[in-house]
Amino acid sequence: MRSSLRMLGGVAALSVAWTTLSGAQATHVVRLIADPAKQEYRFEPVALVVRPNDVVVFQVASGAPHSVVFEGAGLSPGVRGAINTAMPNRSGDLSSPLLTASGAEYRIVVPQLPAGAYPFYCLPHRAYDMRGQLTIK
Ligand SMILES: [Cu+2]
Repeated sequence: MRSSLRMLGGVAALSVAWTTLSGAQATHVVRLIADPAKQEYRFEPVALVVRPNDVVVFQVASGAPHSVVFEGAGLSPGVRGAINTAMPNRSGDLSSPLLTASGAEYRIVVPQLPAGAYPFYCLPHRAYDMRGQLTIK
């Protein structure tokens, strides 16, 4: 009993050390919303300030299908590669798969990128100006 308690303490200490080393990792939820009746097509929040290693969860709230496509203009090859690597199950360059189900989630761990603004849009609702932006600190 005494030794298992001591072990638990060790695990807790280890996880605190890890958190300190890696920096606090925050999780941000961005809801994807489309309501044709109201002419509403948006990411909510529309802009987000994040740090490398934070998690961004894009969550389909209504009006699927949606997607997340980062703007490629002006990105260096290294930055483009880092974003592509961070995006699971890509459907193309800088593009998430189509998120077809209500409640579907698409998770990205923010890669080590230069500070700055990284705009993105939803491909199915591009004509409706469904856009958002990650700002990396
Ligand atoms: Cu959309």
